[in-house]
Amino acid sequence: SEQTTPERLKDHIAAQLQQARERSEGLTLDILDDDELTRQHSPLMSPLVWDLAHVGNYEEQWLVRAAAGQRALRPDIDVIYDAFENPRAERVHLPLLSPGEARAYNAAVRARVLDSLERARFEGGPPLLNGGFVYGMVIQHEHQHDETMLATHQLRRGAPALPDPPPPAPASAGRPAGEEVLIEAGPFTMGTDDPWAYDNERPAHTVHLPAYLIDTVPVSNARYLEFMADGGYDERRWWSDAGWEWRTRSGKRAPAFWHRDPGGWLRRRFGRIEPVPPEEPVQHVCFHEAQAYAAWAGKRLPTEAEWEKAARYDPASGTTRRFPWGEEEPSPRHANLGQRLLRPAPAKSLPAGASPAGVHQLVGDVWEWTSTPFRAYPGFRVFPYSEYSEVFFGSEYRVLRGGSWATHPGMARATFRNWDFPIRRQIFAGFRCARDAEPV
Ligand code: AVJ
Ligand code: FE
Repeated sequence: SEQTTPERLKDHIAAQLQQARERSEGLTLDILDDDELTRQHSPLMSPLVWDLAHVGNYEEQWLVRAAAGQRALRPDIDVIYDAFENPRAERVHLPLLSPGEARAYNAAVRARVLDSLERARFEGGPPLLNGGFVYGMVIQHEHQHDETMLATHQLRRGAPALPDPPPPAPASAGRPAGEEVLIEAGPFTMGTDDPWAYDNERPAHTVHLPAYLIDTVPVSNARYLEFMADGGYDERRWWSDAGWEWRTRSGKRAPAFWHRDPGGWLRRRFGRIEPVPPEEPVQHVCFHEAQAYAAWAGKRLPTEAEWEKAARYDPASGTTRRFPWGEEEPSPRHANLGQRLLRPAPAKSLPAGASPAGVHQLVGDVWEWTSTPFRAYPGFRVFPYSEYSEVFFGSEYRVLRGGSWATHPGMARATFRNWDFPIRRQIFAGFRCARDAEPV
């Protein structure tokens, strides 16, 4: 997608680096005091100041040391900001940089990066720099931690810290599309060879799928409430063995952050209490809850390949798109991304973002659980390091697709793969359903 001159690509990279840092500081240094930045808001999350210096340390390792070949600034802190060395719940006990030190450290790293960017060569050198890949990797890494910091904000107690713009109006009932659409049997191109994509999205390869039906919108709060009212959390038959084990052990009976009030269901969202909006996609449900709902509805979760074909395949031309709406970069018209809102948008409020088959809200709003474990595509090759993707391959994690309202547009390509444990609820995840097409 970065078909441009090296100079324009460098300007683009510098602007994207700057934008990511403004976002990170907007979630931390600009709005919270040192106590709020250094305390542990939840055992599920890092202290915010850990994420902040971690993105700086990652940038130092990849852009200052690996890409530019410069001397390390702070090799002594690598171990503190190594996610594998330190479980989230324990990071608060590490000798972390203070918020002021983290700001200065990140700025010192960034100054070296911008200086060396001017001399960088993106062609004919090491693969790490081809097409500016490693810069894109570092930019995407920072935005992923910004989304993680938003999950910390959601778990945080106390007065609201983030501005909360109003959502768009729900779509007018002018021309209601069907509940589900048929995706015909046949091949499509899954994955990508995009130069800025992660190794786990590669290589582009052909996948044949039988015909299936997929919901045109993610499951709404109203629908999810029907499952709850019908005793969905109490009926063993809707749950997998692992799901029922989670259900009984956790005692959960509603999405995270919901509680019942005499007047109906309320939720806490970034420090504000409000009625659960019926037309919004449900979020903060785990994989097990998504699977149980789908069983109750007489459906199932889509596979990862089914999700991607619904998002990218254009039956009219037989081609596979970068985004559901085509090749154009995402705009607010297409998708609810980039933390412009602190919530998913109501059903079908962005018709310009629908896929050729008429599937809405695939990109943005909520991450969507799929039934597929996180595994390598055929022909996968580690690049540039196994700790991004490869060490997570296996049956423990499920793939999530499409990005959430908190995901930066730079990661909204419809090949992007996220993954998490099937019990996770603090991420901005929901789901849609699918089912096999009746044999003809
Ligand atoms: C792709 C979102 C699962 O946050 O654990 C951040 C991204 N990798 N730092 C995560 C990531 C290294 C990753 N996810
Ligand atoms: Fe990280």
